[in-house]
Amino acid sequence: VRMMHALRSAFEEKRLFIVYQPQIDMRTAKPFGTEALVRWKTEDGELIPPDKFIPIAEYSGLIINIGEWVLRSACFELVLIHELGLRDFRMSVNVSQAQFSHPHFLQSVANALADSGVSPHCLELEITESMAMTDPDFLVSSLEKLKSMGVRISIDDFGTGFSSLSHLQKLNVDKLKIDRAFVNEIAADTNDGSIAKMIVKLSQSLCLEVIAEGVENQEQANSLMAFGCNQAQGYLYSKPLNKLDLYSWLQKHL
Ligand code: G
Ligand code: G
Ligand code: MN
Ligand code: NA
Repeated sequence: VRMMHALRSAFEEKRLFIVYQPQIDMRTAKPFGTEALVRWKTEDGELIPPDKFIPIAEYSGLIINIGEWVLRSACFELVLIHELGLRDFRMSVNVSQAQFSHPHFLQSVANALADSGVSPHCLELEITESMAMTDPDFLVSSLEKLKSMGVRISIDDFGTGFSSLSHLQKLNVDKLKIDRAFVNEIAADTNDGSIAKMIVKLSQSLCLEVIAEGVENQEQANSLMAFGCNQAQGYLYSKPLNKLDLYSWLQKHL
């Protein structure tokens, strides 16, 4: 409860901020997008990781306002990136269960698009595999509405949520994100990574894009490319960057 009050004040007092992790085409080593990730810096300067406060934001309902703020900020930031000349640059935004199932969610996405003026096809919403399990009919119809607005959808942490393949086939999504646990299993000396390999195959057979998270070394990148996955994010390329660092990173890597 104390943490919930602290989080509310932090949000109101603008101590939450957003960092951006570049997403890379490994074949060219060029960035094509970024993922927006929220951060909480306390008054003492301590950084609280999102795994600690997103769950609190979820059950307290604060996620509705926080999530909407992240979405809007990310859209406005993307407009600035497009104005630098990076016309097709993409922005991924995480959407939590409570946010997605809120009755105003679709309207808040429509508002963020309209108010920022960003091209909808450059915005990607990341849902989690576990969300696919709770209310399939609601999910299917919400995804259809989001697709009709023109936004892209990816499934985050794919492979950790045990959703059935027949169910996945019914969902109108664009992309799978291989969870970093499976990327981590791609050992430098064995080139194994059988789950990562399987997810890449699955994405190919469903005609979906695929991106690997948590790519930390060149061996993992090489294995992923050999499997047929060409998109990645991870410390090998860049950690999540604050706004200013993102701009200087982009200038060096374009
Ligand atoms: O930023 P980091 O890699 O530590 O993220 C940890 C987790 O927090 C990830 O699973 C990520 O999806 C989640 N997360 C980060 N930012 C947001 C956000 O703005 N909204 C939601 N719902 N989750 C987020
Ligand atoms: O939304 P998601 O849970 O996928 O968020 C990605 C999380 O992974 C963020 O917390 C980010 O800081 C973290 N991350 C990004 N790249 C790497 C990496 O190369 N290695 C590890 N261990 N974590 C990473
Ligand atoms: Mn994510
Ligand atoms: Na993830």
